[in-house]
Amino acid sequence: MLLSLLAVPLLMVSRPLPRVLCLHTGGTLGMDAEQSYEPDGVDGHVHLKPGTGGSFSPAGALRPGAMLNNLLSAVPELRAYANLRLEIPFNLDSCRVGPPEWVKLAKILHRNRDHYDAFLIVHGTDTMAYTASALSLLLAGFKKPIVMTGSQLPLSMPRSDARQNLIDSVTCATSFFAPPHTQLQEVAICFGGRLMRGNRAQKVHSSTYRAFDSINYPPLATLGVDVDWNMSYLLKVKGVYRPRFNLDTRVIRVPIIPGCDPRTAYGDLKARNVRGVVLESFGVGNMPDLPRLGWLPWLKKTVKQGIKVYLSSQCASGPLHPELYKSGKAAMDMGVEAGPQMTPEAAVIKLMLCLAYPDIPLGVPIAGEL
Ligand code: ASN
Repeated sequence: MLLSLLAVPLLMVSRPLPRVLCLHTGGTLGMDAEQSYEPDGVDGHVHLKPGTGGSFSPAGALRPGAMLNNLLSAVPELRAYANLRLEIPFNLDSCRVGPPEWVKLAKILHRNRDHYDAFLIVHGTDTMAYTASALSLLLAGFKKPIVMTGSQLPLSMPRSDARQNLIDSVTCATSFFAPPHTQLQEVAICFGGRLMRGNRAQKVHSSTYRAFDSINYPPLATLGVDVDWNMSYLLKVKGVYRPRFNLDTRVIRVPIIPGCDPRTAYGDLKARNVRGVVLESFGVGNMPDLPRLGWLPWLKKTVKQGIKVYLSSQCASGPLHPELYKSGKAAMDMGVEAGPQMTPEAAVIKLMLCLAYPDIPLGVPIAGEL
């Protein structure tokens, strides 16, 4: 009897909803469903308007209140998962998002780290993998869920994938607050029914709803009727949180192409103000070995100039073993660094970070990137 009397008030006490800060940064998800043509009509392609069904202010900036109302009226279920607050740091097609925006987002997340339980970032799909890699590395050790999503079609279109992606993302971001209380402590991309480590994911398809994949790392969760967590693959943060807000962006990717002589194609990189190269070799780390083919002499000169070269592979998965080949071994002997495979997106940003903070080792993971 006593037990049942006690049980009643306990059942009536509902736990407060997790606090989630949603950062809307632009991309297709918030664009106008009404299609428009470029004013000059140069390319004749159909483009989507950068707005969201009437919430665009005359100044061209989205208003958080209106945008949040749009979001909550289109996806009212979100209220059941979290107390959402919305900020719009910028509203850009993600082709215009780069290092200044990554740092801006990192600073916002850092400032709000203690005030929210989880973070949701709405982002254009085209460069989402770059932003995810940047945030994971800039905010290594952040320890709270930062889930990024976007969509292939605007939220307001009938067949849009936005609604499901948003619900899936908030489900994952707030996973700790519902059984089995999964502790997500990393930057992840939630898209097309899968949650992937942000710095392992890549946009692999331009039009299907499964636009992202994580070729080298299993998905963190698969969202179907149930959410199936891949617990053993979640990042376990051990180190201290140490945010960093600088990147040296003087980095390029150089794919090795048979028949291309880098001395003519790329020449003197120092004179071109390059400080870091992600060299995309063949297979396990192979490259044209004959001096007349140009690659080894060019590499020698480049490394001598103090340019950091990170050897990666044109293969999307599998290990690197440059020492197995004469040319790969020669490159290593010159001072080229070869680490375990990173996605090209993660590799260039890790290099940007290591150039800005020379104490960070390129080949040692700081956020599960390799
Ligand atoms: N161009 C868009 C963007 O990346 C593509 C999208 O979001 N689906 O901003």
